[in-house]
Amino acid sequence: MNATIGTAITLLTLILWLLFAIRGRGWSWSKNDSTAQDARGSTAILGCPIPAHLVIEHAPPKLELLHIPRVESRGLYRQTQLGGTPPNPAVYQGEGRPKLYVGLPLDGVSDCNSVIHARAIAAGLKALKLLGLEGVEFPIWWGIVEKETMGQYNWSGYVALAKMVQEAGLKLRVSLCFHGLKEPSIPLPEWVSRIGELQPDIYFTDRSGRRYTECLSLAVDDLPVLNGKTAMEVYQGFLESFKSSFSPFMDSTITDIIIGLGPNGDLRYPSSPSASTQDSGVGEFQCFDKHMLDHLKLHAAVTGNPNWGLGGPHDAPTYYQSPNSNTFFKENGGSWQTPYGDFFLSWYSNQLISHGDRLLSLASSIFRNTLVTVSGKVPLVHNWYKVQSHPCEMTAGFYNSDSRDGYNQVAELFAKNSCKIILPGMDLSDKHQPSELYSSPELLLSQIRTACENHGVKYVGENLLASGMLPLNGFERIKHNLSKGTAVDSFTYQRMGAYFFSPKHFSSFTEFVRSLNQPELHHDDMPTYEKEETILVSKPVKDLRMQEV
Ligand SMILES: *[C@@H]1O[C@H](CO)[C@@H](O)[C@H](O)[C@H]1NC(C)=O
Ligand SMILES: *[C@@H]1O[C@H](CO)[C@@H](O)[C@H](O)[C@H]1NC(C)=O
Ligand SMILES: CC(=O)N[C@H]1CO[C@H](CO)[C@@H](O)[C@@H]1O
Repeated sequence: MNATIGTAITLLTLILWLLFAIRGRGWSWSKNDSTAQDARGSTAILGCPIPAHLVIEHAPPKLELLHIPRVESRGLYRQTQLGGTPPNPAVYQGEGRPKLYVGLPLDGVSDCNSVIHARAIAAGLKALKLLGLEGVEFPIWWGIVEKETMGQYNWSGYVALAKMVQEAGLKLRVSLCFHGLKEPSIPLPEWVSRIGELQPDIYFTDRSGRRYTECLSLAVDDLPVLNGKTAMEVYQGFLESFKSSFSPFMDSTITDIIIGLGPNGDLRYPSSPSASTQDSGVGEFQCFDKHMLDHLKLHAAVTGNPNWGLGGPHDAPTYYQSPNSNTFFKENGGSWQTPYGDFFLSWYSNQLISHGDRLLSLASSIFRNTLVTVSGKVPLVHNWYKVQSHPCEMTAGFYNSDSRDGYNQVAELFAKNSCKIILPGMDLSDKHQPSELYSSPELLLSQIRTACENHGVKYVGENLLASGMLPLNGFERIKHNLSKGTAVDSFTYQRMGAYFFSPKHFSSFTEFVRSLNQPELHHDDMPTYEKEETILVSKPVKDLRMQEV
């Protein structure tokens, strides 16, 4: 029996993988401008760029029936049957058995609102449902929905995607992204970029005047710099329009809404030029746009130290430098330990907390009369964690050091707004970090976890490394870390793409899912096969030939 299941799953995997890898040829088609350009030419009549490899004309591939038995653990099954009443989810899930989600591709919807790889995604959703997953996550981009004109939203692509998730019987966690991305290229709305060209101070700015153009500076939250509206008013319009456009999915399919809080969606300053964990430096403070400086000046005057408001620290290292290369973050007696250091770091981190509070309380009030949970992402800034000043965290906006807990305030912010924390990095371990970075993802994760427990905040774990880069025992590590503590709510595995369904990866993912559902597998708890499921999958062979034309 087991062998049959194995064969069926392998077959399905292979087909899905072919659908993604061959038809889709990865997800980052926008990377290749010339391809996109060609496609734009050939589909000009639609006014919509479509990747060249998807433009190929072909007849619908033959559909073929594939029977897959649904796997159910007898142990779990019994629990649901014997209770009489529906099981209490907390008990049913049990400790160490968090609900599992998988992220859909970042560019699942094109910038002209059509679902890319629709057939592959539909087949993928069915496979996830069969595996027994709770649901999926996908990002909705500000730059796609409110692309051309302020206040004009087009949700059609995302509504279509939500429908597919609903039809697959999965839950949906939606990330509302108020930031842009370089890879794949997803910019901010065009009308925002046009304003930014004239008023670059709407962006975060570093000491040497470099602008970070992938999200708005938190200093414009309450300034009417966007065609007479404040950033908060614009975010509010977006959230309200989202709520009404997705009302058919609210509470049934959509269970969570993740609010983008900054660069890469994270609650942080863009202190490091890339999100890469390979960056060896401490990063830089981002408080040099006009509006942040105005605020700093006012704050310094009000607190009786006008001289401290003339600019940010002048003795902080630059992006790629180490903490001791200048005096601000120095061990034993750096400026960070002086009254000025405390003044600046308190102000800088409070700005970030206030920004998070504005957005999370706005979202909580908008979604108050629904059952969805609002959450936000807190990054795991783990480099240089083991030096006294925790410089990377400080430039990112967390006033955390060996003598001050900066994450209590963060957990308090989420507790106050009844929000969950999205916490990436469950796949990391100290021993895989370069020793010269004094990094400790494990200690930082455990510090944040403790803060969550102290404030009764639940968190949703994520992996930080892309699925293709997960080390061999990555899944074991995730499983182990999910079983720790009481604050874990669920886990979102990032993310579906060409690699996800490769036979090698998908089979270890399947193992991971099974092992999570069956922490201790006893003899009479071996899986039984209760139901037969039928799944429609396109036969890939035809497509293969199409590619050669
Ligand atoms: C983009 O695609 C074209 C056509 O497939 C290819 O010739 C070119 O080398 C690609 N460019 C890059 C940068 O990958
Ligand atoms: C939204 O985008 C879709 C797909 O491009 C298009 O068909 C539709 O007309 C657009 N809706 C509005 C209201 O512009
Ligand atoms: C970040 C973190 O705590 N990672 C831990 C996850 O669990 C493994 C054990 O399997 C540890 O080695 C990691 O350090």
